[in-house]
Amino acid sequence: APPFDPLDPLGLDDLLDAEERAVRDTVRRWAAERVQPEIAGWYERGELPVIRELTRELGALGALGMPLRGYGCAGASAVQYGLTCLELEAADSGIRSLVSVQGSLAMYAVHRYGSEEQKERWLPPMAAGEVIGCFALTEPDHGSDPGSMRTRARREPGGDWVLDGRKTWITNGSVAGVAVVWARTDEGVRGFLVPAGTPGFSAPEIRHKWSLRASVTSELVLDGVRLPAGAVLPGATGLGAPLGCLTHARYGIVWGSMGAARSCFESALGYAREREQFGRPIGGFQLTQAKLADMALELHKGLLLAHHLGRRMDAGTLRPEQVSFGKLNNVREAIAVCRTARTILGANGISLEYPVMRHATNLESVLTYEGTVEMHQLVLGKALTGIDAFR
Ligand code: TGC
Ligand code: FAD
Repeated sequence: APPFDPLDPLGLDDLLDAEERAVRDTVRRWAAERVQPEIAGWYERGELPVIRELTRELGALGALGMPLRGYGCAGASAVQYGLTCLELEAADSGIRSLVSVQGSLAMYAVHRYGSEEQKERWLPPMAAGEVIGCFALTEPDHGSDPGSMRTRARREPGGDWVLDGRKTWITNGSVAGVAVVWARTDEGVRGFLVPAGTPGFSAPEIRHKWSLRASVTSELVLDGVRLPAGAVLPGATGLGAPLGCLTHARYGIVWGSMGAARSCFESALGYAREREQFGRPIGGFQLTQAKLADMALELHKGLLLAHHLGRRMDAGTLRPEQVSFGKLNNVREAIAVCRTARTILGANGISLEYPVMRHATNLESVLTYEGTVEMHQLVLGKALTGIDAFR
């Protein structure tokens, strides 16, 4: 048998083919060169000043709308996309969020529900990273329960639509060239493509966040926003349409969260080998070894789960409940791994000199967005019992 690798104790690398390894290595290199050297500074200042450059570079890597086919998208496999999320989130959850929202939410909505004209107009520049997209479902009074949304779109006699309402906590909102906005209509929930600069539409940035600080988060204000008939996504009617997009973004998080956990595990392992107290490395104490062993278990079980879901997605057999299983488990375990890593680093664990506290605070958002822990417990609870306990 090959030697034991502390960074790949189960030999999960063997599950990947050469092309998958090449995608992973390319994204890992890009993140090491473009994100790692700057991320602590961006995080401390609460900004992502080069978001447009980074988005274009991610477009050149094929990371935007990665599993989508045609319209300049890479047409990659779900596993390749998952590995990309893993490597990006090992750098920072904010960079993975940028890619999730662009590809799995905004582009996916256009690709799945858009007209041919909408796809040709928006997808190629979004795949290239020239146009940033956002996806606006959450409202100030309706987060976990988007079916109660108040943002409303009414059709005028001439065929135009007029949108009124508020969205909040919208990733990429202030930098987006196009917003996919979900609104209530007489026919149920529908999706609208709102170009930046449309009169009545604005996207003020939300400041004072202590999580996902290297990510743009915004409110969206829609005051009598008039849109032509061609702005509505023709293939999307009902809440199932935006929820269908969420399944894809949640899938990316199943992988991505393990990237944050891996980064923290590697920091903790390195630190435990080097740091000495009571005359010996702290990694030589049984209590530290128990922590490292438990962290390794959850990290690699989580990766195995991500891999399994990825193969199912590629086979077309993945169910939304299985994605809830993965999102619930992996984000919850990732944050536990990061918090344990924090303890191993002692006081240094709270410093931005190490990635640990940054990942742990980022994961507080990841635990909540794309469906909170409780929402995914209820999705699974309903699937297990057949009883809906949401309301
Ligand atoms: P419910 O009656 O269960 O469902 C309404 C319709 O939708 C269908 N459906 C789904 N379809 C596809 N994928 C899914 N995951 C689906 N879940 C449900 C369902 O079959 C039904 O279809 P139909 O044809 O019968 O009408 O709806 P509900 O009102 O009871 O709500 C269910 C619940 C709570 C699970 C859902 O509303 C939910 O997921 N809540 C959480 C909201 C959420 O996740 N928001 C995320 C906003 S986007 C974001 O956070 C981006 S973060 C940035 C980043 O990713 O980096
Ligand atoms: P609430 O729904 O008010 O929930 C509060 C608490 O109550 C939670 O613990 C919840 O689980 C619990 N709860 C609610 N209902 C029940 C129930 N029935 N049973 C048990 N417990 C319940 N949204 C977008 O649309 N687009 C984005 O791009 C986006 N980006 C985001 C970026 C960041 C950094 C953050 C933090 C959020 C983002 N969101 C986005 C919003 C996110 O999806 C919501 O925050 C999330 O869905 C939860 O909604 P809420 O915050 O209103 O919490």
